[in-house]
Amino acid sequence: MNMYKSNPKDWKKFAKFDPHRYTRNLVDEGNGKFNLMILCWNTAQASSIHDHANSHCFLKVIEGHLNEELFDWPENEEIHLMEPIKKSRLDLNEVGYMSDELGIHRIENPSHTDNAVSLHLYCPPFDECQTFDQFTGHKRSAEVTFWSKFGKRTPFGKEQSKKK
Ligand code: CSS
Ligand code: FE2
Repeated sequence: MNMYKSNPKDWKKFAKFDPHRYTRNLVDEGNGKFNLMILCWNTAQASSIHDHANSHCFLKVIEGHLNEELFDWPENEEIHLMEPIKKSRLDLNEVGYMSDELGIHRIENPSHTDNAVSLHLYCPPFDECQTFDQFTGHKRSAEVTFWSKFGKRTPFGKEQSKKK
């Protein structure tokens, strides 16, 4: 991931944007061992605070830049505001790593003028994760789905594009 220098020609056909939320676009299923995907972030789009279902997450910014807010796992069920313990910025071609051991996080395209695109590798693959409400610390399970697979829009219905 580090060695790859982003060239939009390589990935444009997978990069599909949605006006309402960031999209997850499957590129390769790695024979069931990993999922490689391209995430497209319109201006000011952000994920919820989420975990990574015991998977290793490698991400590389291939267009624009992204911000990451890192949080500790909530310790109990008591209602509390979750404060980020670290904020960082990922620039074009930078690679980041995330896993449940490091905590949970939120990713955002902070730009109000430019889109961002990122390449994610999850090993092993997962189809469900937990999301967290920043204002209560409460968590819930969320199905993660793909806006497109191998360059084709995922049909609506069962596999509709939801995400964390
Ligand atoms: N984990 C999020 C993206 S931020 S790493 C997802 O897969 O949708
Ligand atoms: Fe993530």
